[in-house]
Amino acid sequence: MIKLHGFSASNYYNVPKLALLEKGIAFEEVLSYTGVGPKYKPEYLDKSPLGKVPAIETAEGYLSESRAILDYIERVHPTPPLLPDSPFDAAKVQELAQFIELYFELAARRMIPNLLSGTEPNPAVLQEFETNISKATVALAKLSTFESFAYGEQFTLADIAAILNLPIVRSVGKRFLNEDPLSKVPGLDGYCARMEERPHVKTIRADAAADQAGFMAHLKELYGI
Ligand SMILES: N[C@@H](CCC(=O)N[C@@H](CS)C(=O)NCC(=O)O)C(=O)O
Repeated sequence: MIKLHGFSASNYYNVPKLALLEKGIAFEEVLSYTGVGPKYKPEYLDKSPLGKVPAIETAEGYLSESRAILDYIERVHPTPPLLPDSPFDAAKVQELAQFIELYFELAARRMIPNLLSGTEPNPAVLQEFETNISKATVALAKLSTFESFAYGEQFTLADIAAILNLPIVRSVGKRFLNEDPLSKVPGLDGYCARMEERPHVKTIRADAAADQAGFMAHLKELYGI
């Protein structure tokens, strides 16, 4: 059985977790927070060379990087598929998932420490976030209408990327810019509401909420935050 290492408050951890849940694959969760090194789980570096979450443990060995993990899961457990059959459509799904990760998640990620610690971000970082997100938001509407799913007529890896990452961008915007930078994306509000109703997305949210106190306690112990 696949072992999934990481913690439920992590959006990256939740990427393979949601894929496994949607596919109905049994897996075991093994708790590992970030910050591995001499003071915390040094052995985790054998699973994920930079100590990043998630990593999976398979019969053949360890694998890190959520994108590679998704690819492995899709090949080992092809049904139900999280990619369309058509090579072009499958690539469009990957395009959208990568777009969301690179131009939304990574832009917001720089301010997650501020969200967690209740501190103000560096003004230059905030300015860069605002500029980059407003460009990316216009472009996002060209890649998806968010009418039913993020791409096409089935739940795919693009939906996993969208529902696990875009809400974080909205939270960062609301907290530090006093506005939701994604409020003008047509269809997105209804889409997010529909995705939040999916049973496995609800599980992800409930598990993330249940893990929040443990994650914060870990940060306090390791970094004094
Ligand atoms: N590219 C990686 C990113 C994973 C990532 O950044 N995970 C965060 C937790 S949400 C982490 O491990 N942060 C600790 C660190 O970067 O040292 C992936 O797709 O798996």
